[in-house]
Amino acid sequence: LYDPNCNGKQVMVHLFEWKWTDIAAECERYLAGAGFCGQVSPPTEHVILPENNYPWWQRYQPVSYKLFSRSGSEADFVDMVHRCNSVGVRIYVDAVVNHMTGTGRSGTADGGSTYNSVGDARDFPGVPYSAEHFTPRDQCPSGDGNVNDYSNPANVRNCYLVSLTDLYGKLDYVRDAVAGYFNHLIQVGVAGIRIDAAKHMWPEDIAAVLSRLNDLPTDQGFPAGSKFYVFQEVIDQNDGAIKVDEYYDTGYVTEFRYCSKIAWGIKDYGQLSNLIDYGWGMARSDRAFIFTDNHDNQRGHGGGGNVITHENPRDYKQAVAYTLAQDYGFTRIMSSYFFENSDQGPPSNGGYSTADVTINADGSCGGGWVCEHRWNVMKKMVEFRNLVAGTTMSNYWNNGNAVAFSRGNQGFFAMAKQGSMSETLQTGLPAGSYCNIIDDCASSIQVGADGMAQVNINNYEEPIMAVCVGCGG
Ligand code: AAO
Repeated sequence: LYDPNCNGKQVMVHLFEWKWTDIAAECERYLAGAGFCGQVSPPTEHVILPENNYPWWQRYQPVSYKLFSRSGSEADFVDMVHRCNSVGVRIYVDAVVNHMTGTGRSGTADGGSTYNSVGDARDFPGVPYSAEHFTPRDQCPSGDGNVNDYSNPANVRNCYLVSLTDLYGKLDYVRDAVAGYFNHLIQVGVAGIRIDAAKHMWPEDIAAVLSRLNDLPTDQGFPAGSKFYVFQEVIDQNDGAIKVDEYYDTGYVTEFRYCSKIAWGIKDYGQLSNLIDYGWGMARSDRAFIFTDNHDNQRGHGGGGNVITHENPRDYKQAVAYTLAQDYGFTRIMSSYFFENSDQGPPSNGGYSTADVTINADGSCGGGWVCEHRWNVMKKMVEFRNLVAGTTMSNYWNNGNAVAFSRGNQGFFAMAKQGSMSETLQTGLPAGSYCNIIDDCASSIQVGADGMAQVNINNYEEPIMAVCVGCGG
């Protein structure tokens, strides 16, 4: 439940809207060597909305648990999971099980299942679900049946989130159906899930589903007795009744306060000193699932807010570097596509068909894909985070313009907001010469017997020093 099953690796990348064939290739050509595991978009059959120009959020309106989506067929999905597993890259699925489609929708999904949620109909024969499997109207205290009062747990969890037909998680039938879907993923070799909209599900209903799950399959390389890794999307900004703590027994929780905190910290380095504020309710480190931005808040969905994204590359590199360098939580990196409006789907071949991710000669991506996870700083800092795993931050230093700390006696990190710094600092490292992995060893530090070193940074675009025992040249 709490072990990402990622073979000790400490970071996952969210390959938002990538096709299964591209992810399989990316596992083999990049993710395995760079030390990532990967989250993928919802694999289940979903509505298709030409009237909205095939938005990315189609996939958050499931029609059945058949594995047939805009990213590809079930055969493509299984091939991806197997190929990724065989090079040590574990896959996590974005699981949408709080609800099915929005109300008022009907049609046939891409895997062939029909759906009808018009009027009182709640027909999803592909599962199958029908009207009695959805939360009864009298359980929802809101006037129009939709979630509209975050101070009331019954409103948040029994009403319809943006008019999405809410599954009645109390029923054994629903718990069995959801567990059946998860056990299918497990059997294929998926290592874990993000539970979408977990805030809108009762924790006891999630626990009841998880109690029905099998161990991960040894034929996909998991040690016997391995459990499905679970992280739950609970947006807690201290502005409602639902707290992340309620979900600790069922897995990790998304820590959205971290997105705001790291953005403030990059704007004003002094703020980095109290980045993790338990007094403010932030989740304990061994339950916190953190990221600088996600697929919602990078485009103003889910409340949006002041987050730093790839659109400001210099700040974004600093935000991700710091996130990976410090020791709080389990980390995820975003891998995005460029967009002009917040509903826009992924790069396409026209209409519904998602375009291939193209890889340029210099290792960056083309065709409208951003591929933050392939940026130099991100790649190097993932290497750093994996190498210093298990150590804590110490020798913390911050003068408001530059910041530095060590990770046990394994690593040392420094970052300068204006692009340069020159300071004599305690590194916590054994005496010796260490080179900066960020600039491919163009710069280095000499650590004395007392652990002190002269730390110089002169690099405006990537003002970061990361050294570690056993990395670099
Ligand atoms: C689409 C259409 C809708 C239509 C619906 C059904 O846009 O108009 O009614 O179809 O036909 C995604 C899209 C939705 C889309 C949906 C289904 O974002 O636009 O709806 O697919 O296709 C809440 C939930 C959270 C949710 C988030 C979007 O708690 O679970 O809304 N995120 C997940 C996914 C997301 C997906 C869904 C759930 C649905 O990641 O991609 O939706 O499967 C507050 C609350 C939060 C709440 C936000 C937004 O937070 O605390 O719980 O999130 O508001 O309503 C400040 C604010 C604070 C705000 C916070 C957010 O602090 O003060 O109010 O920022 O960080």
